[in-house]
Amino acid sequence: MIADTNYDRVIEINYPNKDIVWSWEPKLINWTAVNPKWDSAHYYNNPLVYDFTHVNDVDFYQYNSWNACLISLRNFDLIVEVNYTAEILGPANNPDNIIWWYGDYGNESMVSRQHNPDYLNNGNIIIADSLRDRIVEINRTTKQIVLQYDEGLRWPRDADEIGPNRLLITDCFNNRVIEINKTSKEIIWQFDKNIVIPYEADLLENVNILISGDYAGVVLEVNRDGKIVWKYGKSIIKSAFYLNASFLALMSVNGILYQLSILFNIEISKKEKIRRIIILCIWSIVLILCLAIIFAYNSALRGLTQLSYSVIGKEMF
Ligand SMILES: [Ca+2]
Ligand SMILES: [Ca+2]
Ligand SMILES: [Ca+2]
Repeated sequence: MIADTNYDRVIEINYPNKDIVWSWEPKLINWTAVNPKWDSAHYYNNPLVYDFTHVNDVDFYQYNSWNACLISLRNFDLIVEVNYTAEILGPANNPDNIIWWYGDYGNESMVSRQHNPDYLNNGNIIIADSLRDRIVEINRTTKQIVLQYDEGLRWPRDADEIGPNRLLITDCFNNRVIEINKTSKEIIWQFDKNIVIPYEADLLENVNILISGDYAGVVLEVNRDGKIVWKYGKSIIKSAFYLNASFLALMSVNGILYQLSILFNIEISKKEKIRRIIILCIWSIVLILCLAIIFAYNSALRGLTQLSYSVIGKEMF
């Protein structure tokens, strides 16, 4: 099961033949049927915008007689629980199959641009409420916040319950992963070296922590003494070069096309023409350099993407 962010959908694919066997698409749902307050003018019912849902997490859960998917729609400021069993039996994308939800677009009293909600063993839901720099635990029945942790966090994107009373938090913009005691809120472990804007962290069976690096281009396995025991990916610097080169390549193509449009379409003086040609040459050199960097570092980054999926995939199952 995959949170397919760029296509604004959740898909289930067959293994190993990769056929899509189920697709859940928020743009096909009549959200007014979920909550009458969300009328036809509401954001949820108007999908023709870029990055409409930014769906960023799906967790599968087995109740006694039915199965559920907990889905995070980041740009909706909304988390929904979908009755997967009913979806498979009847027509998909049925609003009646959204049996629980938390959040409301733009309503700051709940969650804003959240990440990675998880079911907890006590029946509650824990959420990284990223824009509000906090972790919240919600009672699923009453929707009341039963725990809030917001001490110094900046854009947290993951909070895993990793033992009795212990939370592992990926505190992205502070470039660190911390473990806290839920009751005392004391930090009992911290790793803040060699990571830039981490995306998520998982406890491994050997009690080490696996940290997925997002933009940093590196995945780390760290032990409880804070020592890196395994690393995947090239380096933070190469990834930074790659990503910035990709962005600059697009800008230079745009720059080249713009200069060409002026040279071919407008009557300009000879002096101005020379100036435009020089700018055109500079953009061309930039483009060639960017393409060289993209080509050189591409394979390292592809490997990273696959590993990031496996990190996230492990948690889903
Ligand atoms: Ca999750
Ligand atoms: Ca999590
Ligand atoms: Ca995690």
